[in-house]
Amino acid sequence: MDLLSVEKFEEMVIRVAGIIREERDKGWLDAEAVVDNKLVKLPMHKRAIFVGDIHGESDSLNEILQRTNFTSEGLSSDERGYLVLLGDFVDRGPYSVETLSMLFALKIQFKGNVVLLKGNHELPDVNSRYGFVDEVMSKYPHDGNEIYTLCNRLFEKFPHAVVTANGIFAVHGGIPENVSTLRQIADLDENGLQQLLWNDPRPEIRGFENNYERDPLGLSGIKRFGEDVTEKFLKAIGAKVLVRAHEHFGGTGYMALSKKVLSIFSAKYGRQNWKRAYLDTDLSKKIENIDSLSSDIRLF
Ligand SMILES: [Mn+2]
Repeated sequence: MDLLSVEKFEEMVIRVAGIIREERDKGWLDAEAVVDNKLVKLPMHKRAIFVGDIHGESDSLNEILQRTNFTSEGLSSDERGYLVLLGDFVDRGPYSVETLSMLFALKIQFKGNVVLLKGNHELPDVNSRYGFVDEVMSKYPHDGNEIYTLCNRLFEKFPHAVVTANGIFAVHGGIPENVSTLRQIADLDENGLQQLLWNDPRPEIRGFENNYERDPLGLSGIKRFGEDVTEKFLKAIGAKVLVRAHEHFGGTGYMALSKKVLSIFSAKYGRQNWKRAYLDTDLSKKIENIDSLSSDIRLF
């Protein structure tokens, strides 16, 4: 995708912000999918594609669109289903601006069929340090500040989580401590959101503990969480599995961290031998655990 003009890019940011605001205000994406503040609830009987971290790799996003035929002409909204992106669109890779342009174009064209969730890189204290701000300033030298600010204002509007009627709970990072209802997920406070965007599942531990891998001094409140609290949380909200992104596991594309947690990653950090993954599933499928989704994992 070519670099858009400043005017066109800004116009798209504003249109996407308007669409997302409208979806939240009216409380739905389409006739069946509910938007409850920052939580999106998807119904049965449709296809859903879940995509992990993209990190400025517009080619990875493009390949997923090609492989899934999501943008094919002539599909009804039901046939197209939902494209759910689990955040971390910017930073690290070289084409964050182009990736956002593609995502904005998708949201504008397909509206309620596209769900853009927030990742921990859709925060200014992260994307001011890992590449996005520099890329914006170099690609839009005269208007970079304005575009960067506009993008981060838009990111604040992104929903945080998806729950499907057949039992998939999907977020960028993981489950937050002291949260046990979908009401709390829809209305997370700052600390809860921080954990939802950053936490990592570690099936071998019990409960929640400080995330020493990401935060050696334990100052940020980011946690690792065990299988016990994962099961407790999923049961409390009536879900069966956690689908999340956020960790790459050295280029395996996905990792089943337990019978309850699937991690997917859709970028390759420029490495030719890394696998990328997405999930292409049918929401009418009955889900018991991660095994129910294993035939829906697509590697590329
Ligand atoms: Mn992340």
